[in-house]
This record gives sequence, structure tokens and C-alpha cells, in this order.
Amino acid sequence: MEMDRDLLIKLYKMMVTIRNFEERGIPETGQRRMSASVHSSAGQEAVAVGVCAQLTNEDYMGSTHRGHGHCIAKGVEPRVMMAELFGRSTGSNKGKGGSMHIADMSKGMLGTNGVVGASVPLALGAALTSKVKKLGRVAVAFFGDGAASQGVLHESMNLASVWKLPVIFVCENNGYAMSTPADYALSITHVSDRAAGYDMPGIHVDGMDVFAVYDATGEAVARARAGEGPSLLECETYRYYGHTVFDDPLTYRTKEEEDHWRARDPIKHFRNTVLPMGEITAEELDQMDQEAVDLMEEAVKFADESPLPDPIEIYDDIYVSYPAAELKRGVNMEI
Ligand SMILES: Cc1ncc(C[n+]2csc(CCOP(=O)(O)OP(=O)(O)O)c2C)c(N)n1
Ligand SMILES: [Mg+2]
Repeated sequence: MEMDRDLLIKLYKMMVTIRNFEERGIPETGQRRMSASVHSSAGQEAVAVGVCAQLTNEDYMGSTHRGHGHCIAKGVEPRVMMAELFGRSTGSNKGKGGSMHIADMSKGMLGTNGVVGASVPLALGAALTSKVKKLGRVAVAFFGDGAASQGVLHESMNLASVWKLPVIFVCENNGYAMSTPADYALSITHVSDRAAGYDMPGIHVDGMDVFAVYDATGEAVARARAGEGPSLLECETYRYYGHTVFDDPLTYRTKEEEDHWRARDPIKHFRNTVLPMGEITAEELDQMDQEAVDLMEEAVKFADESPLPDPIEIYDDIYVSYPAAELKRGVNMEI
């Protein structure tokens, strides 16, 4: 593992920003009784950050319903994400998408996604674009252990291998799909073993260790950029909260299990690994913790003070546009 100070700072900042976004932003949306459900990625920060730190702004990424961390790690601004969660016009998608429809094409962020597994063919298509147009970009598809058994994943892995597309399939195995344990629902112990069926490398890493994720992704990205085709990376991780934060009594798992994973917290792991190296001090890391707290204060304030979308914009940004002037005249809104 060779990492310079700037990279270490970037990895830590991203992880604490995600943790703070989830632990501040999600309760805010709950208190405001917002209707859209939100899924916390707290606990899974090392996966999003370790993977995205190997990507450029131009590379593509398709995300899931549990996608706030992916967005932040890919460079989407937390305050426009917060505004999106609050349904405000300053949100990444003008307040009309919410948590599961955050996209930012300027960052190669193709979208969080309410349809389990749907990130995968999207990323595949982006990888095909890159190959056909010789753009040199790679595409990452994040998906969960539940999505791992969706048919579309297997069709996509097959096609990616046949066409040697520059795509990295990243399974975030957090142990559960809603309340269904992965070790019940999966036919094999490691999702990464399925790579053999598609003639691509399958790598299994500790998803609580940002350095392990970063290194494994680096190899997969290098392979993709060299035209050698796709890889499947499985990162073993854990979500700290329920499937959705507010409606899950968590009766399917034990306190002991939660404590076990929290003891392996990715942010703690980073501190324990990096501080003895002497490259960064505890005070500097504490300072970054505080900056992440301040950033979320500012993000919540920005979202709060932003207006709701104007109802006249409801038919904007869809495939068939409906002129605002006609809506104002109150003509039939059917299209
Ligand atoms: C196609 C489809 N099937 C079912 C659902 C309902 N659903 C939403 S999340 C989820 C579980 C997904 O589990 P996993 O892929 O492991 O992701 P995690 O929630 O653990 O991040 C299910 C079944 C859905 N949104 N889309
Ligand atoms: Mg899961």
C-alpha cells in the first residue's frame, strides 16, 4: 500500500462526510415527515470511497437505493444532495427525484436507483459507449447482495465479458437484502466466485478496510483501461441501520452481530492504521471530523432556505415536454 498524504486526507474526508450526511441528513428528512423512504449507507463508507478514489470525473458510476455514499464519493456536492432529499428546487435533480434519483452527469454519476439491480445495465451501457467512442473511461456498477441474484446482473456480466467492456461490478455484500440474510439467499458463500462463470477476475475484499478496497479497485480499473475487460469485486460490509432507517425493527439480527461490525468501523480502522504511520496527526483528523459536521450544518441550512419547485415545472425534464404557457392556461395536461 503506497499512499501519499493528499490521498489519505481525501479518503478520510470522504468517509466522514458520508457518515455525517447519513447521520444528520436522514433524521432531518424523517423529522420533516418527508414521504420518500431513505436508506442509510452508514457503515459502508469504505466501499464507496475506496472504489471512487480510483475513478476520474469522466468515469461513470451507477448506484443503488443506498447510494448517498456513492454520490458523495464521486464528487456530488452534499448540499445539493441534501436539497434533493428535502425536495427543494436547488437539489441535484431540482427536488423532483429525492434520495433514489440523485444524478449528476458532470461527475459521471448516472443515478441512484429505486430498482434493485438497475444500476448494472446502466453502467454496462456507459462502458459500451466508452469502448465504441474510444473515450478511455471505465464504468462502475454498485449493487447489493440481494441484487446479485437478479437475472439482469448475470446477463450484464456475460455481455461485458464477451465484449470485453471496461466495467467493474462492485457487490456491496452487507449481509442482508431487507430482512433476508445473504447466507440464506445466495447459492454460494462468495458472490465473487460467480465471476468464474463469466471468465473474469473475482475478488473478495474486506469492505470495512478502505485500503483493501482501494487496492483491489485499482487493479480492476487498470485492467479495464487496458482493454482487458470487466472484473467483479465483492466487498464484505455492514449497514449500521435498518433497511430503511425508520420502518425497520431489526428483529432479524442481533445486538452482538451489530457490535461485532461496529468494532470494525471503517473510520476507526482508518485512524488505527494511519496514525501509527505518523503521516497525519489525530488533531488533523479531528479537525476533518469537525469540518464534516459544519458542512452538514451548512447543507441543512441551504436546503431549508431553498424554495420548493414551482408546480409549473412538473412536466420539465421528461421525454415529452409540455409548454409551461399552456399549463398556465389550464389546458388539458394529458400528454
Ligand atoms: C426489482 C426490485 N425488486 C424488489 C425491490 C424491493 N427492494 C428494495 S431494496 C431490496 C433489497 C435489496 O438488497 P441488496 O441488494 O442486498 O441491497 P441493500 O439494501 O442491502 O443495500 C428490495 C428487495 C425493488 N426495489 N426492486
Ligand atoms: Mg444487502
